[in-house]
Amino acid sequence: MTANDFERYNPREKEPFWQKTWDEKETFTVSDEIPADPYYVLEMFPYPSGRIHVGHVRNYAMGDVVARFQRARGKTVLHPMGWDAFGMPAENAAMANKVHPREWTYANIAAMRTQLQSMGLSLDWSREFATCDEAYYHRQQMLFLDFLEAGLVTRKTSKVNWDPVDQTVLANEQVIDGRGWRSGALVEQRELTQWFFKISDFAEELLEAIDGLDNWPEKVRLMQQNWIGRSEGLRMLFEVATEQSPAKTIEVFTTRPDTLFGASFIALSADHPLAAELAKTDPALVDFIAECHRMGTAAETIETAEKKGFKTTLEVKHPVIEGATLPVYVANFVLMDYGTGAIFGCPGHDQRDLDFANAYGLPVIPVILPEDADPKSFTITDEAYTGPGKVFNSGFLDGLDVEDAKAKIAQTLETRLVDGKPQGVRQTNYRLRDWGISRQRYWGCPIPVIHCDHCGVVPVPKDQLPVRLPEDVEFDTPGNPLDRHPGFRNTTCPECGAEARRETDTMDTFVDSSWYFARFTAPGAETPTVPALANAWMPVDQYIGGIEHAILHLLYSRFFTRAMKKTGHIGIDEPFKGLFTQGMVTHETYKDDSGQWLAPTEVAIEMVGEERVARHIGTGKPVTIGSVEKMSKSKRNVIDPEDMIAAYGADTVRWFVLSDSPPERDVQWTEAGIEGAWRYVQRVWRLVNEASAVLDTSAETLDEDPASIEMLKTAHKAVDQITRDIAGLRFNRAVAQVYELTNAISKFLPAIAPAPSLTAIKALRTSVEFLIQTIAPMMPHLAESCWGVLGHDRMVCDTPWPEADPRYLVDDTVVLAVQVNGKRRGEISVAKDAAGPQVEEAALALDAVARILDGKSPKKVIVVPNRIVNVVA
Ligand code: ANZ
Ligand code: ZN
Repeated sequence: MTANDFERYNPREKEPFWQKTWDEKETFTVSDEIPADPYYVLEMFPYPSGRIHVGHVRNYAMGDVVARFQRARGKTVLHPMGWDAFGMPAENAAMANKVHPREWTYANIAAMRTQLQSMGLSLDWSREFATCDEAYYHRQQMLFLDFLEAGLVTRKTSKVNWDPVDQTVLANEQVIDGRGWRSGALVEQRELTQWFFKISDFAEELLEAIDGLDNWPEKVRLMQQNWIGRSEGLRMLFEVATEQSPAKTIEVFTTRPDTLFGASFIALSADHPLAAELAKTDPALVDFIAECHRMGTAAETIETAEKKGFKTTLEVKHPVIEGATLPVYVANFVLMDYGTGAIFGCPGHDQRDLDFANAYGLPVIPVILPEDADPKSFTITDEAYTGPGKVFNSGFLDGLDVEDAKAKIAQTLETRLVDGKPQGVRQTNYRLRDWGISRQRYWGCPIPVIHCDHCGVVPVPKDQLPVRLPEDVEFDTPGNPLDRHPGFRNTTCPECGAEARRETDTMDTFVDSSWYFARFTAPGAETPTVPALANAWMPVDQYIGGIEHAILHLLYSRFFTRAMKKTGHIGIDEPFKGLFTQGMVTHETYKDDSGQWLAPTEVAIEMVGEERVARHIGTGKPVTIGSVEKMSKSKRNVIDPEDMIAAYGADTVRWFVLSDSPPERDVQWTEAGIEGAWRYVQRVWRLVNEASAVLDTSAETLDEDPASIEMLKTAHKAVDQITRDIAGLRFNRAVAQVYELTNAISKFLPAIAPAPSLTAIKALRTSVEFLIQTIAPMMPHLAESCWGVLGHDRMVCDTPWPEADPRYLVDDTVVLAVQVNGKRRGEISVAKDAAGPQVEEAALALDAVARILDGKSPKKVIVVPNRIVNVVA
């Protein structure tokens, strides 16, 4: 038989067959019992936009490899899928197309489910839910009430970023250059009473526990640390020197009290109560404060905006320089919700302060001297010095280094009293703010409370949950449809029975994604979790997703897990033991002669000599090939995974996205790459069929031929390496090993096919089975079909992962360098620990050596066992 006698592998027929088989046999369904030897792998669940994109494919392919691999290794694997289904896009669609958000969302879910199912993922679909399912948001409301009771929720007024077009509050991250991320409208500041989760109570704990997350990328750990932003500093009081003043003291927070002698001004936030007090008699200050408010609350905007200030009538006494005073400004770069909302400015050693001082002609006094700098000539003009050094120009602090000076000034101020209070108090501050969860939107989880004029805020009694989203809502006008829905809004107080108003805010969708992983462990439970099950499965062993969620989603989930522990819903602190952030999928970009972006499907590429030349398929006109970039709709360099799966099958697509680059890096989608993967699928199929024919022949002899031993060694080494690579999530390296094994089998097979010995047949069977088993996590359909060709009844996904036999892993030959008179002339391969005479003989037999010796015997031959042979001629 020749290769051509086998039919091509047809994924269009085989893939649906296997998917149906797994589905019918409930292969990947896990029971509701406490699992034995559990392993929980989870990919960040998708937003149901309507179509999966290549990023999803890469993400889920990786998760599936882990899931199938762990399952084959005997773990009880939980690998669920759901939908992060609340949020703005559904409402926008409702506004644009007059379709109800619910309808739009569930239709998208149905479409995407079909697409995901075509990937052949080993998911337990019986656990699927969407966060907009009533059953889910009902339990989320229960959690909210428990958190409320436990003191983890609070209500406070705060300044918010208000998007006047979308009529909603935006998180700081959603304000980009002062505009709403979605609407593009200029963001305004508003005071709103909102619901908050008290995540800042956990700041220290969340920070400390990062140390234990050793299966997380270092990058993400750092991002979390910076976000929490702990800083140690001093709260200190400045005494007001001006007679006419609404306040006797101004309190500032500083992390650099060592620079106090370099202070040249005080700055208050525009929202500082003292600023408001002063504005009462100063219309110009009123205008300045209003100007600051137009800037938005985002830290980034404030960082980058031009530093502006307003000089007030106040002055304060310098705490450590007798007789000196400092002017008091209101400044646009001081935030009210950090520290005390007031600072002392030291222009020499803080860039913002320097920019400010240069703008307003304030003194710049350097007080930290870099090593090697000359104190007489050291000056600061445009760049503040923030590095280490010795304190100078600073009276009793002179000569100390920064840390010692901080301690000394703190000690000094702690023991002094101003207005009856210590002038300095050491304090640790965190950048982390409480998490505002109120959203003035319809398509979210209703916050289950009622406002009563007599009783205040009254939680909805648990037996009256869920607070359901009403169906009959209008999206014709902007704003929150719940707020204009009398049937929803008007209610009675559960406590006193009076007429009352239902809370019309819904929860931030980040709440929905902060505990879904726990819900998957008991998706049908009446309570949010079944603690015994949650504790058995959790923490998630391997969580996989995009780096864009490195901060908020992960931090909120970590907080939520702690809050759920406090309220008895789970027994652990950290939700994700292992975290992996995968790279993106990129593609070349194309532009036509008028500069318009073109989609890859509109472009044909040919080789002209060495050069790739592109033209427009429709018009034949030349096309410019641009840079390789992240796939994006705006640049049109997107590949639709559905098209690719339809054309090549899921296995080819999976193989390609796993094979080309390390999973944490970007992978470039190329036609050549996907074609290569397709050819490999066919090659495996052919090879397995050819091998199967040989396996069926009856052997006569039982020779222990070296080729068979070599084959076995290669196969066992491949299994050993692939096992370690998959366990370490190095999928591309596993793929490379699989290719090597395939190549070895391709050589071995024709060599033994004409007259195979029993040993050869055994070696062939082992090798081919190993090949099929090791590709199975990555190309599960092809693997099942091949497994069937070898005559197995049991599916390969139900077959235990192969074990490498350590006997085949040791190398029993070594390669020795051979030198003649100290010069390298070649190498020989001999048995490990071979005896001296044997090695000598092999070395002298080398052509290059024999030529030099030219028939004479060597003067001496020195053999360093397992290392080198030196011939002295
Ligand atoms: C004097 C000083 C001198 C400062 C110097 C820095 C350098 P981190 O490390 O992020 O905590 N600051 C304090 N409260 C602020 C607020 N509400 N808005 C804007 N800036 C504020 O930063 C602490 C430093 O940021 C503090 O230390 C304070 O300026 C400023 F050479 O005090 B520093
Ligand atoms: Zn009441």
